[in-house]
Amino acid sequence: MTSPATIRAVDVLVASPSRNFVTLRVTTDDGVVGLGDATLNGRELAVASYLRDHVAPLLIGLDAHRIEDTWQLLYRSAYWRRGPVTMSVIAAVDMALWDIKARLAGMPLYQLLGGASREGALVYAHASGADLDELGDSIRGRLAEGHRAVRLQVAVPGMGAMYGVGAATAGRYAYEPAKRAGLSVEEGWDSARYLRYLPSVFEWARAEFGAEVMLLHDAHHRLTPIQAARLGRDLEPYDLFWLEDCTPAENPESLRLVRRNTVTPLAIGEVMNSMEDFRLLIQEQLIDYVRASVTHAGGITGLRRIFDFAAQYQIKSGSHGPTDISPVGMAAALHLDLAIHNFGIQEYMEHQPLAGEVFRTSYRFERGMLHPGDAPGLGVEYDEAAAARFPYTPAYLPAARLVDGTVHDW
Ligand code: GCO
Ligand code: MG
Repeated sequence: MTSPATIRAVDVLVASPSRNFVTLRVTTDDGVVGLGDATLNGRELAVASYLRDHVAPLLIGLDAHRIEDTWQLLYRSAYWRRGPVTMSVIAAVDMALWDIKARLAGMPLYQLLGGASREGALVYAHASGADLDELGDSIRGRLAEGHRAVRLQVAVPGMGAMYGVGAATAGRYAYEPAKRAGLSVEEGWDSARYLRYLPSVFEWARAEFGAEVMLLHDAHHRLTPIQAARLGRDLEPYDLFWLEDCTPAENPESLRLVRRNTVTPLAIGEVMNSMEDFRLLIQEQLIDYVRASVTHAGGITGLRRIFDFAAQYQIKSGSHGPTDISPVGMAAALHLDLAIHNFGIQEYMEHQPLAGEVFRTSYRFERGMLHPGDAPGLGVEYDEAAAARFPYTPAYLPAARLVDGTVHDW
């Protein structure tokens, strides 16, 4: 019988090394520390308060080994279920408890999840540009680093700043979606222009980079179902790995129309956080990849349940991994990626070097894949003294408006 690992302290750490991260630290009586990521981009303090004010008192004195029981307790006893704030809170606790259990076992977490099912997790990198020349440099930079899968985002001629397009300095993608302070910056949007232009970008990319490289694209929830169907069809000749968030998918039934009209693979779900959000999409096989993250979908325990359900329908994982998932969340994703059978791909938008001053990670990149490393637990250490140099900085995601000023999906 395993001796209990009684939870003695629960700390919520908020720091902004290049961008805001909320980290949960759970400490046991014996001084074993577990970390969890609770970063909800643009709404960070809502999660921090939920954890600090409402959850921390419940955790003190519990046995850290009882992960499933704690998950269910936080899910059911709150009465108010699901949603990004609640599920990010549960996620952070879940990750921290898995970290503790694996550290106590002296094993990297993936061993406790069933062991490695592959050598590493195939990742996709981001490439972007203000025009095709810049985009080309950005793609070449990523391929030179060893990436085999690249997401392409490019400015549409005639439109100003838009999602996913940032300064591509020396081929490196430096897009941070949130300005560092102040209120939301507004960006313009015109679906008709985008739909006319985008297929030519992929035609160019295939001619320039050949058939082998895996190409992805994120439509970032901006299209109606009929527009999404048309885009999927127009992109078919260019063999995308996936088209992401083609519609907001809040009405999952609308994906039936998209599906009937295109065989371009579809990935959805970075803003979703529960099994209920995915049920219809999975049961009717309306998507090919589940885009949820460990950080926002109830941790390892919550996301694994969704992935296992998806596996019954030959739907694969495609975990969300932008820089607003902290290195702790990224590490947790990689342990799960390595262990599950229906792994598809992992997003990898490298953190800025400053983040590395606060989070020391053991994951490593090789031949287009990430491996979580073999340090016990998640393999991440948090440097609180370094974090003190980077106080929380309010930051908002942009807002999008159509040419006539109507607010649109960002
Ligand atoms: C992606 C996402 C991100 C989100 C961001 C919002 O596919 O990586 O769309 O870029 O916009 O995570 O916080
Ligand atoms: Mg996305």
